[in-house]
Amino acid sequence: MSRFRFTVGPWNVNEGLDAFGPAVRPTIALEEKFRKFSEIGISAVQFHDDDAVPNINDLSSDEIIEEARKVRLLLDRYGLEAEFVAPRLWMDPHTADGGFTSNSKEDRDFAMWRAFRSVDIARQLRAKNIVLWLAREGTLCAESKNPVENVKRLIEAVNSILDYDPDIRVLIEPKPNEPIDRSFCPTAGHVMAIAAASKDPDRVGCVLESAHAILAGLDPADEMAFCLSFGKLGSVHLNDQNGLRYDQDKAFGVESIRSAFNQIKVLCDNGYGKNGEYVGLDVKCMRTQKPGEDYQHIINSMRMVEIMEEKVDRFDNEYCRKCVEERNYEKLELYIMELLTH
Ligand code: 3MF
Ligand code: MG
Repeated sequence: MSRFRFTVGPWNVNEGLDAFGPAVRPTIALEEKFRKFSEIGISAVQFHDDDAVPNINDLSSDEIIEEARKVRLLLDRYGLEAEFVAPRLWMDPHTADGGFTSNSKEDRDFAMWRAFRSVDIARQLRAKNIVLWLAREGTLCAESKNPVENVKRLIEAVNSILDYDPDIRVLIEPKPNEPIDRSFCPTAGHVMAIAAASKDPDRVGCVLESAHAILAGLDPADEMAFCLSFGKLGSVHLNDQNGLRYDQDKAFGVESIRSAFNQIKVLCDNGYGKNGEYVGLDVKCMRTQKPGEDYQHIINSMRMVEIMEEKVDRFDNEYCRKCVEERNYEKLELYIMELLTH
């Protein structure tokens, strides 16, 4: 049994389409995903605004709230909570040039409208967090935007969300690139700076995704540690990534067991989860997987977390202390290798 409570989003069970080929599995209805999430031991669901309320742009604020209420009832049916709502500011034609940092005032207003509606949805779902994955907040052509002014716009957008609801928390999910070439907020350090500059730093934090840290050339466990040292690790998106390429969202731990161990170790050692934080799994099913077998990557990721927790529990702190005292880190390294391979 894991000490953590797990979350996933509806997008983590998909039809298998990629940039080079169409869907290969049938679409699964939201309710069936909830049923299966609950069955495999997921505690809460993560939402994009339009996962909860499809066609959100065509509805009034009241209609959106009404639709969100129905989703809450559906969650109740399967004993699930909602962890966060994230405005999907990367699909709509209005956000081709970004949302909060688009060069068009009309588009920036649209992005704020979606962010406020996301808060409305979060209230109905009883989700405490708004997540901002700043997918297109950056540049494809570096000279096309003012980089100083746009960081200020990001802070203003966060402040407006904090103003809109006195209880909501804003968690920024940094990613250095893809779909944008250069992000205005590429790492956890950038998120900490934006949080500190916001009007209520206690309500702003980070969602740290393993693959995004790797794409930035950084160590996911150290990025988590950095947020933890400020009390600002609001959530994690555990997954894995084979080097520097497109964002793969592989099952947790399948590429680097040592990195997986260190991520779970830093979470366990610092009491992550004790304040209600969830362990999110932002993992993608392989395109080769057959219909009906498309939850296996989630099951595998949960199992990898559990295996790493067992390793953390077995970790001999006293032996580690002695190696450190002797400054014999080679000896400590062999110990870690034996722990991870036995
Ligand atoms: C992109 C991501 C996204 C975000 C999600 C919630 C597919 O690289 O990781 O997941 O996590 O949109 O913010
Ligand atoms: Mg993610």
